[in-house]
Amino acid sequence: MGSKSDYDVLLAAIEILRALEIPHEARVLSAHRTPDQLFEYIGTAEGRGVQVIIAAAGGAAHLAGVIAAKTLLPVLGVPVVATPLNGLDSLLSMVQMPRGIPVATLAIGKPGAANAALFAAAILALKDPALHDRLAAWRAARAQEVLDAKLPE
Ligand code: RP5
Repeated sequence: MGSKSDYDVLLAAIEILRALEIPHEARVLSAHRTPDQLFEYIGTAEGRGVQVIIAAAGGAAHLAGVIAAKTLLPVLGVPVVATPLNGLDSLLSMVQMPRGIPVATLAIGKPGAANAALFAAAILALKDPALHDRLAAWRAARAQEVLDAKLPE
């Protein structure tokens, strides 16, 4: 995430990664405030076993694009509400990456963060049958919640 102020949104992703028992790390690194440390982190990520990066940021939100420019790992972008433009600025910044350097952009805010974690899980599950089963069980549980929903009399 680009700032500690993004953490509340990213928690929606972290909770799903925990529930699916996916090893993960959460870092605050900014493309404009800590560019050198960001490049250092990205440069060592693949070697440390990182397979997917979720990048969340608000405002101009160049974090995901900068990360994507420095790695071949899949980068999932989560736009965050941080300005009076209510996240539309971040969404357009991420989703409008010029051809050649992709950022797979999710919805604005917590729904996007949760879906980023689930999308990362789906990528990792391609080569992890146990995770595939946990992901299937997670989705079945959500379906059951809908079927069990009780409405007021
Ligand atoms: C972005 O600027 C961050 O991702 C955050 O969403 C936004 C505001 O950051 P703070 O001023 O709250 O640190 O870089």
